[in-house]
Amino acid sequence: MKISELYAPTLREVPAEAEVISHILMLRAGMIRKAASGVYTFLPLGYRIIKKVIQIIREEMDKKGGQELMLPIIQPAELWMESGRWHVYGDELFRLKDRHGRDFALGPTHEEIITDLVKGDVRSYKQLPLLLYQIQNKYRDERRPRFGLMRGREFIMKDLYSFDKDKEGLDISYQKMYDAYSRIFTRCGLKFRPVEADPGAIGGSGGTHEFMVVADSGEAAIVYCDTCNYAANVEKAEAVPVPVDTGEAVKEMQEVHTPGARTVEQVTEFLHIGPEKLIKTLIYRTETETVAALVRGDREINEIKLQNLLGSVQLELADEQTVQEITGAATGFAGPAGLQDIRIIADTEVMEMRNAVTGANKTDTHMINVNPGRDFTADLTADIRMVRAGEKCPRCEGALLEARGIEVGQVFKLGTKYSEAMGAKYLDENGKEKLMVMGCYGIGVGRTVAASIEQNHDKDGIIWPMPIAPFHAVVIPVSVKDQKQTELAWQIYNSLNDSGVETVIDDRNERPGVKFKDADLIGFPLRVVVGSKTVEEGVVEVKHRRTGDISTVGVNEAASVIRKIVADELAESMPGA
Ligand code: 9G3
Repeated sequence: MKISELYAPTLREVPAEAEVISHILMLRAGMIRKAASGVYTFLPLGYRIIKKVIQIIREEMDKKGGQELMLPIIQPAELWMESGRWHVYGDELFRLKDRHGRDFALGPTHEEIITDLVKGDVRSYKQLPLLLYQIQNKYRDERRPRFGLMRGREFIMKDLYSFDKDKEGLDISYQKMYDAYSRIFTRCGLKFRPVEADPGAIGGSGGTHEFMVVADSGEAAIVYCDTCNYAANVEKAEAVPVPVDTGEAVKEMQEVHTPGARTVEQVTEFLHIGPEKLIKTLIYRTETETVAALVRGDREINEIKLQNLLGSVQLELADEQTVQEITGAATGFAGPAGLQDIRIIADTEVMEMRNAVTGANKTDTHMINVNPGRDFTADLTADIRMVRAGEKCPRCEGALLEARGIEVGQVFKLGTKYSEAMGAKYLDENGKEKLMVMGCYGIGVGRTVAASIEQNHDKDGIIWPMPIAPFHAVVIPVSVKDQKQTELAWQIYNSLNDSGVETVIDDRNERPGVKFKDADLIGFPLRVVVGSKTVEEGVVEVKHRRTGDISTVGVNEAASVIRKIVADELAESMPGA
C-alpha cells in the first residue's frame, strides 16, 4: 500500500470531547471517525486492527471447539418478553416497530435469540455440549456514550454461548473460555487481570469473571492481592470485618443535641470522636420496600452488595420526604434505635460495635452509647460495605492493592435462568427431560483495541504490539525526487510484502519530518528509512518504534532482518512460547 493512496486522513486538531488518549490517537491517526454520538466508522487502518483482533479471537474460539454462526441483529420483542427482560431494560434497549406495528429490539446481546434457536433444534444429551459464537455489532442506547470505542452505542462484540447437560459440564465450558480469553488478551499484547465480578442484572447461578486491562484511565476499580492470586472488582470484593475493640463497658444510651450536624464529618467534629464510633444509617427505596442500611462511619456502603442481598431490581437513596416519613426527622438524623416498619440491614462490623453514635430520628439530635443487640436488632446482617486498598485479603494474610482497569471481556455462568424461562430442555441418558445449563462469554473488540492503545503509546503516538498492528512496517524514502532512493525503497517494500511482512511505503512528496511524525502517530512497529546513505553507502536505517533502537542494515539484508524481527515478535506473543 502506498501512503499517498491510503485513506487515513491524519488530524492536527481533535474535538474537545475526546477525553482519553485512545480516542484522541485513533481520531488523529485517521483510524476512526464519529458518525453520531457513540457510533463510529472504522477507516481502513482502524478496520485492519479490528480484523487482526477478530482473527485472534476466532482462532482461540475455534481451538476450544467453538462454532461460529451469525444471529440476527433485529430481534422480535416476544423473545424478550419470554425471558422477562423486555421491561427490565428501559431506554437502554433500542426498540423499533415494523410496518405492521410489531415490536423489535436491536440486539444488545443474544441470550434470548440463541436459547430460542437451540431449544428448537437440540433434543438429546448426545447433542451437548454446544459452544456457539458470533462476532457482530451490538446496540445499546447508553445514557452517556463516551471515550470513543470504549463506550459506544454500536459496538463489535464476540459473544459465545455454552449449552451443557449439567453444572459439571458448564464448569468445563467456563474453564475453556477462561483459558481462551487469557490466551487472546496475551496474544493482543495486553497486561490484564481476570477479576471476580458481580453478575449484575443478568443474574444466573454461578460465578463471573471480568478480564480487566490495567490502565489508569479505566472506569473500573479493582483490588488484588500479590501474596495469593485474589483479584476482584471493588463492587464484588469481599470485606474482612475489622471490629473496633475499645474494651469499654456498655453504657446507658443517651440523647444529645447536635444542631446542624448531619454528616459523619460534622458529627464527629461536634462530639470529638472518630468516625469508627459512628453508625451511618442510610434509608433506601427498592421497587417493593424501604430499608435502613447501616455501616460504620469510617466505611462506605456498597450499593451493589446491598441490592443483591435484597434481591431487588432497583435501589436508590430515599428522598427527603420519605426519610421524614420514616424517621420523623430531616435527612442526616436517622438511626436504627426505635426505627419502625422497615427492615434494618446491618453491615457485619456494625453488630460488633459498642457505645456507638447514631442519629436519634429527631432533627438536630443524636444518640450516644447505642449498643447493637440491646438498643436495636438487625433483620439482616451481612457484608454490605466497600473494600479499600490496604485492607486484609479475604483469601490469605496479604494486604489488598488497588488498580484501575478497562473491562475487555466477561465470562458468566448463567445456569438455567434462560433455559427455564424459555423452556430449553433435552432428554438425558434415561429419557428424562432436563434443563440445559448455560454460560455466556463476551469480548468487546473495539474496546480491546482502545485498551491496547491506553497501554501502548507515548507522546508521539501509538505503539502497536506486532500481532495487532495495522501494518508491520513502513518504508520511508527521504526524498521521493531522488530516483535512486525511490527505486531502492520500492525494492525493499516489494521484498517485504512478498515475504508476508505487511508493509506500506510513504511515497508522498513531503518533508521527512512530516513522514516520521505520521509514522510515529500511526504506530507502525518498524520504520525503514531509505536516504542518501542508502544510495552512497548501501545501508538503510531500521527503527524499532517501541524501544527507539535504530540500527543500520545493508540494503540487501534489510528485508530479511525485518522479516526476522516480525516473525520473532509474533512468535513471542504466543502464550507458552
Ligand atoms: C440489554 C441491554 C443492556 C445489557 C444487557 C441487555 C449488559 C445485558 C449483560 C450481557 C451479558 C453477556 C453475552 C456476552 C457476554 C456478556 N447490558 N447485559 O444482558 F437488553 Cl439494553 O450482555 N452477554
